[in-house]
Amino acid sequence: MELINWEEKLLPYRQAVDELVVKLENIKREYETFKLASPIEEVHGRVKSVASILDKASRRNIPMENIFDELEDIAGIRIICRFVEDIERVVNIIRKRQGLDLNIIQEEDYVTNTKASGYRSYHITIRYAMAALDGTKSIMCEIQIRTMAMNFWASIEHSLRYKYSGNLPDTLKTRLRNCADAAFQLDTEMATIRDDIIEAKLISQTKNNLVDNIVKNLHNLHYMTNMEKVSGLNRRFIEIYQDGDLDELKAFDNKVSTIAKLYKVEYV
Ligand code: 0O2
Repeated sequence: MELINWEEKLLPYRQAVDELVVKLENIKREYETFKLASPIEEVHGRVKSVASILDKASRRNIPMENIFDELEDIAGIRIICRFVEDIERVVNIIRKRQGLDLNIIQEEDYVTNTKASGYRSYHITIRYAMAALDGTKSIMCEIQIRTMAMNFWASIEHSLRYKYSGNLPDTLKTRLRNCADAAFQLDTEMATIRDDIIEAKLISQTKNNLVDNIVKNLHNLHYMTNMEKVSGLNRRFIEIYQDGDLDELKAFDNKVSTIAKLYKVEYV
């Protein structure tokens, strides 16, 4: 059998993963820019290790020459959401790209159809048209979409599988299954207080943006006006920040922006 040049074979998979991560992170950034609640919390990508590829091929009786045609998760993307209902929103975002830069081969809903292990996640296998030297290259990739709680459970269970080489003792299996249900219970509870959580996140984002603006404007003003005036503004900023009143912080941001405008050093 021909020797596989793994480095060369896996290169397009690495590129596909990098491209997809950037695209999905940009979608997240778009939501944030428009101050909308993003269904995407984190995006991770990985190319399966050679050992893992060989293990899985042998588990599934895939001959070496078919590995790259049959193994659907050599390239893998994981999208982490805050809430269970965000999973569907992400699925729809991916479905909308159908025929553009990807084609969906298969969808597996392990959120509704929980695996016997307790595993929950939504899987979408795609063929992704990756930018290549001679145009595009079609790369198979598995996208896993799950909540933070589902991810926490899956990563712990995954490590244990390695420790026990896939043969988990029955008592541990039961405990893990109970943990999976508890994690899902947490997801369900969190969904009921979703609006409050989203509002808290928005407030904290707004506060961070205001602080960024104020600090940058004060910094620029240092170079343009007398130190005493800027020190006074700095002191007032700290007082307002410590008081924690968002309206006062907004008003102060306006005031500092107006002064920065006068000196033509406004940060925008
Ligand atoms: P890795 O190291 O994460 O890449 P099957 O045995 O047919 O049910 P199959 O064929 O692996 O499962 O396909 P499936 O169900 O789509 O699973 C693909 C990937 O989903 C797995 O890849 C895991 O990442 C994840 N997964 C599926 N089931 C479980 C589970 O019970 N526990 C955890 N922690 N993850 C799971 P790999 O190659 O197994 O692992």
